[in-house]
Amino acid sequence: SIPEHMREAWRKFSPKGFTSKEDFEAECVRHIETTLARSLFNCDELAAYSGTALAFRDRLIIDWNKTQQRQTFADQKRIYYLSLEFLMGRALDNAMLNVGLKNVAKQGLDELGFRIEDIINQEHDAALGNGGLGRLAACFLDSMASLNYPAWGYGLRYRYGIFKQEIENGYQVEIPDYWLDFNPWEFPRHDVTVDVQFFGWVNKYTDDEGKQVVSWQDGEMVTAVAYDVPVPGYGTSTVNNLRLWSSKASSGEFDFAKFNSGDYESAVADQQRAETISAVLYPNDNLERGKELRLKQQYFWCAASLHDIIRRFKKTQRKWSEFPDQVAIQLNDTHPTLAIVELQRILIDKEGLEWNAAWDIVTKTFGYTNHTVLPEALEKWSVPLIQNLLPRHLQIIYDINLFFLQTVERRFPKDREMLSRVSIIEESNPKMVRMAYLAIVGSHKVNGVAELHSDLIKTTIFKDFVKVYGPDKFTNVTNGITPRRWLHQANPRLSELIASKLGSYEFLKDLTLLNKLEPFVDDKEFKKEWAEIKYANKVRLAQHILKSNGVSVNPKALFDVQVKRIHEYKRQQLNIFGVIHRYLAIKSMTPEERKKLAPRVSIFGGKAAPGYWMAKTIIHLINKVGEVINKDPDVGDLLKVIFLEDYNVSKAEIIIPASDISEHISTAGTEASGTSNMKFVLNGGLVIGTLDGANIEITREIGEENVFLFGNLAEDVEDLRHNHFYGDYSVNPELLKVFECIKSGTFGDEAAFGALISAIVDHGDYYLVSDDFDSYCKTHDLIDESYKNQDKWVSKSIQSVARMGFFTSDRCINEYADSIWNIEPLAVKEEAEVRART
Ligand code: 475
Repeated sequence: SIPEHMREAWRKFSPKGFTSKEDFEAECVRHIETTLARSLFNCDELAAYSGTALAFRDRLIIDWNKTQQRQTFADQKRIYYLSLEFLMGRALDNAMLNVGLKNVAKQGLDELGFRIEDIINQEHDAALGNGGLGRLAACFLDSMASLNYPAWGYGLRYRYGIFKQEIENGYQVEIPDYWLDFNPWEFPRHDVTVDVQFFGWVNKYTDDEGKQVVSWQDGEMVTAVAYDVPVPGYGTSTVNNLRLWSSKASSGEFDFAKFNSGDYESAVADQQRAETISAVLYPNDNLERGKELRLKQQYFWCAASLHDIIRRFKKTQRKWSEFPDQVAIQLNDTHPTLAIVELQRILIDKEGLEWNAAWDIVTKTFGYTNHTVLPEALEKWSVPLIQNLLPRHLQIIYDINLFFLQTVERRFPKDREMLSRVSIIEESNPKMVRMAYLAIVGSHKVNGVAELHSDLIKTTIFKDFVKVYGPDKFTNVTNGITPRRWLHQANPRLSELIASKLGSYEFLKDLTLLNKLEPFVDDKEFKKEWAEIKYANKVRLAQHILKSNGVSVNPKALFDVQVKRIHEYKRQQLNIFGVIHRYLAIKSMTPEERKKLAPRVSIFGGKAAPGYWMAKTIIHLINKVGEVINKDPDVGDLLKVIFLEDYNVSKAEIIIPASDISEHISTAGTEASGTSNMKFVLNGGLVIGTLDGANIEITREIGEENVFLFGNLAEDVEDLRHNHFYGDYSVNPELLKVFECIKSGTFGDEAAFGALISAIVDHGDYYLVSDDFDSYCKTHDLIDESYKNQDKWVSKSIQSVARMGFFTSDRCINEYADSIWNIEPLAVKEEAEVRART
């Protein structure tokens, strides 16, 4: 570092960061004219966005630097959040709001000739995730920074994020999402690299001093390069780091022998193979397919991240036994489970620790979060695959399993069944490594993401582990969402109205303060403003629908929204069958009866995994039903069906504030938590839902009178399924009428939808669509009735928002910090404290 006597000059010239409109404009114009080499004669909105983003990036990086210094000096425990997905969405609006300079930027841009909304809309979403799991990681980063926790995220810098969805003739088409063309939010760190090894073989020998040496050698090297993304907290100067790894051929590895012998092409091919590792996000949500490249991604990212963490730890010159006092690592699902094995490998093979001492460190360091009980989503890797790619790790996995099974045997002598049930190795052909079991054995805490889910994992998929370890290893941390993005940013007018009643924006840091809205539940003036904001949000969505779908919808109609990944367990098919049922009812009504009906717009959005044929069929049906209904003159405004293309974070920010009712209708016991349910309610929408995931806790918090619940309970699902095959079971007659309508060709090519019908009629209706159909439809009738009484509806809406304080991700992160990570926030000096928050 710089000698003491020269530091004065550094301090004098180190940038302070703009706070005034003029300084912002100066920074913005400087970036446009120099960084981008443009001028006022050719500055379009994209260039203005770029200039603005770069000005804010500089602004963030000043605080980022200070935060990193502060955290290094403070020398306290850090949390490392390992996630293969971070679904960040756009960064600019969030950065402006979190540093409290949106108004400054707005006025500045105005003077430079641009509208801030247009500039914000230039940004491409950072879409490095599929759905719930990835967006949760993004909300957690926001909370960890806002609460001043010393925290790092570690992920992969995919060249292609989740695909862009287009709808052609009603079918989903996938377009690659090449998003890195211009990304002002990342800092390449070409000096921060890690070499990661694959393949090779394990050499075990005794050295000259008689010591056992294990060496993994002759592998193939790939280099990980760090790209850092600043994560600003709200109303604090803490800016944390998200470090994403990009793969490239190891410099030592570019095969000069091949190159010199004229085999240039094959040398280049090696190069490309290395780059392939971080090329693309696997587009599956709640599904694992066991692809070799995916395993490579996992190890590449785990190895690079652990190396980085250890490098940082070693600078403190502490003993290894203190590692868990400095480092907590949270595994976002089982995807980073190899980090457990990698740490054990480094400690025993490289650092020379004894197995038990090392294992003690490992298990104290890791925590594992489970996000799903669906069997098809539980990761398993074939033993031969791991053997080939990571031979030393496979040995260690076998050793971990051996020691684990020995302890199980001591506790449950002679229970062979128990041993084979809990074994990390599944004795199938080929043998498989059960990653969830490995994650449990290698962690000190395992948590589910909502109460029901955390109970279910203890009584179903992990029940034997509860017997082995006792119940205390298993815990619940109910998910949450960041109110900064999902209220303040997405719904600025509602946030402002709330602030005007509560006296400040403090509720964005302490969401329980929303309960101070309760006195306004029947306040006439307040209700009017509340309703006006919802209406304005609906008008905005209606404009978006007109532009994207060419369909004009009435913003006075009830907006009924289901946006999430398309999956049979989430039951978009139940929704669209319900829509058809409603359509048939309208068709059979007299004009007088039609007049009494509340107009509706059914809005769908969500991507299907490219290989998930059933999910794609559901999308197809929704679009075909829309085509017919939307132009049926008998129906008019009474019913419109819209499929919104390419649902993503920035579209969610438009859709969620505009909903009257949203649908969270998974088969009970299948949706681990759900988080969009929380977003909708926080924006004053009511929900229809099953007793599943966080719906249950939302109901408990906001009151049963404010939720439209329907359907069978989780505890009855298994018996019902059994009954479908072995009982006297018949499909709901109203649902059969819907099927008749589809089969008669009303929505075109009836054969295309046959599989959706036969899944229910012929193949056991695994997701209980028929069982729940009657109560689903009746509940929608109830919604129609309730919506007619707007006065009462608005009161419900306000009361629900007032009671949503629990669902902030700040609460959630504090729970992890206390009960799993054992870390403290790092106080930030006053210098930081909050500028005018706008
Ligand atoms: C749950 N993704 C939501 C959310 O906790 C929950 C799994 C395997 C491979 C690829 N992706 C996955 C998930 O399991 C996932 O997104 N789970 C979701 O996590 C956050 O709110 O109920 O389905």
